[in-house]
Amino acid sequence: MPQYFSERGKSHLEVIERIKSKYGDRANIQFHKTIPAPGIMGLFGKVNFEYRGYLRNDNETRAVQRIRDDDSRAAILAANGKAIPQVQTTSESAAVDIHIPGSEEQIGEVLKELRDLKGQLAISASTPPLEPFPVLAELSELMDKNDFDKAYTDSILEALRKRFSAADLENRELVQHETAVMIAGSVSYFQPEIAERPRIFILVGPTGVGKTTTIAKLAAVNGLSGNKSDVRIITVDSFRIGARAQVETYGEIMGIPVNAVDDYDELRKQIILSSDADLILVDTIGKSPRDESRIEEMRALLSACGDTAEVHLALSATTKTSDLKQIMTRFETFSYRSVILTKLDETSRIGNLVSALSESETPLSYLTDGQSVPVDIAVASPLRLLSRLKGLEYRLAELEEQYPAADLTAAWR
Ligand SMILES: Nc1nc2c(ncn2[C@@H]2O[C@H](COP(=O)(O)OP(=O)(O)OP(=O)(O)O)[C@@H](O)[C@H]2O)c(=O)[nH]1
Ligand SMILES: [Mg+2]
Repeated sequence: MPQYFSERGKSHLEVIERIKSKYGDRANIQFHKTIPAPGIMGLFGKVNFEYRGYLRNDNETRAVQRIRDDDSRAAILAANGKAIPQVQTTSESAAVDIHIPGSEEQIGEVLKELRDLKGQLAISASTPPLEPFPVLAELSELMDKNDFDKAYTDSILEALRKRFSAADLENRELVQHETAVMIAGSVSYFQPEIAERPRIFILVGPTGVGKTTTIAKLAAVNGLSGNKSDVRIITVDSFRIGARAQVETYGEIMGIPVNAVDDYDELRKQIILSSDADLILVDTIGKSPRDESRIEEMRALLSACGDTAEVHLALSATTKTSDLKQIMTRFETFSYRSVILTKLDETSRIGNLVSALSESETPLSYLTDGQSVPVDIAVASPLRLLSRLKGLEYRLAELEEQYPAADLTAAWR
């Protein structure tokens, strides 16, 4: 195994001089890149330069060195999906084969060769192979086990490689904690605006994902015990056998009025009749994402709730990755403000959901993790999401300080 090195400095010359004084002519630079100085999530200040390479064995021949250089170049090209260029056989072709020279002139030549090499390889310096970094390889596997999209995982790995030195990338604890920080920051969380009362909260989504149960949970936590908000439930499009009875049963148990409506005019009337309430929860019957026309009918009907109504999309955490994006796209016609993730208790792999939410930039509002009304619901938070990931280690106390726990009923007071 060759010994790898990584050096940073404020100028090319500074780094090359340092490599020269530390490693002499055993140093073989493989590539260099421009990196931002450490900062917070992409808010960078000054620029630094990082050079990476390996140390030759003293007894290694130039021919062996050349083969290794070509192999490195091929690996980097392959990692970037580029074709391997024809390797020339003249002595000038050994562009990678850099001995650290002594004179300014030679240093100038080295820099020129490095620039040529970068151009020739069209190297994306931010994507060196994972191979020299076992900690990154392990992280990549862990994210795969948690079902994160490949593109999401790649963006995390790339950010880590940009931000950290080669030495830091060997620090498992640091790499995993930073990954947790990035995952936490990659999803946004729903912030209700201070709106006029009554607040109208409509829940839409595919069939059987837990909409009615979630409406009952929200009604209970807001309308019962110490919170005492005036809560009403309206159930829409309740032709399905049992749908009306289900929500009315919840209403009876909680002493919360429930009204069932089936068309625009009835809905409009109920909204007006409930205008003295604090919160109107509107439950809808699930729609198949494939049934565009019924989704459109529902959208037209719900317009009776007015412009200030908030639509939220319920998504089961057990949804197949291949269906997730279709559902999120099909329900876009409702202009939903957030996603509520249900049935988190039924899966141990939520990476696909985090990837999809991050990509669509849709805020997350609530998480549900069981059938019990009202206990199995919580305000969505980065820590609650992270706690569902398997195998990722991070410094909990630090994140707790950054993300204090939210109160379930605060949104309605
Ligand atoms: N494990 C688990 N089950 C849940 C959760 N939320 C709801 N359920 C169950 O999922 C089933 C369907 O729940 P509903 O609330 O009726 O689903 P819905 O979205 O209203 O269904 P439709 O009105 O038919 O579209 C019921 O058996 C619920 O008890 C949850 O967070 N975890
Ligand atoms: Mg229902």
